[in-house]
Amino acid sequence: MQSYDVAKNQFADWGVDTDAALKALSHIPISMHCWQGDDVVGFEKATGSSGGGIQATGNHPGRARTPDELREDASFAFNNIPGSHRFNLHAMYLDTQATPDRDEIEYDHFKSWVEWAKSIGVGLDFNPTMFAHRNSDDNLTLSHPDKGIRDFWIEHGKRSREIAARFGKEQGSACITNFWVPDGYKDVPVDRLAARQRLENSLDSIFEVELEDAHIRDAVESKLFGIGVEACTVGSHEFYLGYAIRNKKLVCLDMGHFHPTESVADKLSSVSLQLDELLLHVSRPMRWDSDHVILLNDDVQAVAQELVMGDLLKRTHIGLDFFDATISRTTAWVVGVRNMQKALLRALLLPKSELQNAEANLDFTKRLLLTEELKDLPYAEIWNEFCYRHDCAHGRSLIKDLGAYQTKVAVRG
Ligand code: RNT
Ligand code: ZN
Repeated sequence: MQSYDVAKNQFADWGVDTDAALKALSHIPISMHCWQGDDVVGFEKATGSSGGGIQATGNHPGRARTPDELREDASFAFNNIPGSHRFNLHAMYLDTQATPDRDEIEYDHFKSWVEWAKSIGVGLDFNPTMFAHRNSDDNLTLSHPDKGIRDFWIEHGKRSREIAARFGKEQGSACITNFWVPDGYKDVPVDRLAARQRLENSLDSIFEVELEDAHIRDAVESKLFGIGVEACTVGSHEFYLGYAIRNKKLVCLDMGHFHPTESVADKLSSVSLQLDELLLHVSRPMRWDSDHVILLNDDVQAVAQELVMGDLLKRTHIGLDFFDATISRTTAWVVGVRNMQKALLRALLLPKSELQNAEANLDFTKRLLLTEELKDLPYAEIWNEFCYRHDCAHGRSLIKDLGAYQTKVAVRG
């Protein structure tokens, strides 16, 4: 496109190769989370209870009610997202007529997902579901004082890993398997250590079986607090960072899981020095872990910039984690994934060494001038070219396509 050529020359003036940036971007998969499609409900026939403090709010028409509907919606979303990506399944999204409890799930219950994922060229990631179940009603799972309840969740964790490893084998790329538990206390506990020891022992049992790195990588996700667990979260950042370093696991950093003035972007470099690989849950907390759809805002931009500047892309798995039931769910997916890509593209279009040299030479004036002048470059033209090369709509035509799809699914009961 002509406007691309003009923009390309402008970036070239700054020593930036736009074609190289577009190529790099096309090799960055984003793991799109299944749970935005149905408000974190899942497809278990007999759900015990909801909970874990992560319920979606809103009642916009068109929620996917079956695995087929979710697949149809996700396929539509992927068609409107340039590049090849991944789909992040939770264990409660099984697809079977059987009614296994969480400690009875098997690969066969998820086989249809693998077939679908293969057919549209996406890889699958996986998560055990340790919330929204009668055995998590106390907001304690792997750290529950009752051994029977701990064992139930340990079995779920073990089975989840087996299923994930099979996904990885079938699809030829490691299935990133993320462990998040809701465990915590509403009011001030008197024995935090005991709870954390129980969590540690349960995790050790789950990870006892060695599985191939080529098939599965385990990640552990910390949290600061949640609704109903305001006083103490058993799986805190310190807990999991230490656990991951000692046990060679990935740490999952969720952007909504820290104090609002803390920056996940700032944590990436530090964590990367201690761990080989990282997992991100890119999210948008508003006053708390509210899981809003991610915007192309400073926080997301800062994360993307750290990944590019620190050369961390090849060892960071980018997953998204948000759920908004007040808007079109397919639009939420498409906008969220594309915003992550736009942030990465902007970071890839920075004159990296010039910026790094300015800083290394203590020329902070130049660094400031560069970062601010660069904001005026025509990023939109480069993004539009990316969409064009990947046969995806943008702008008004994207809005039209998303609207038409929403009208189609709005008739669902
Ligand atoms: C909860 C965690 C967790 C979940 C998903 C559904 O606070 O962020 O990642 O959102 O596993
Ligand atoms: Zn998360």
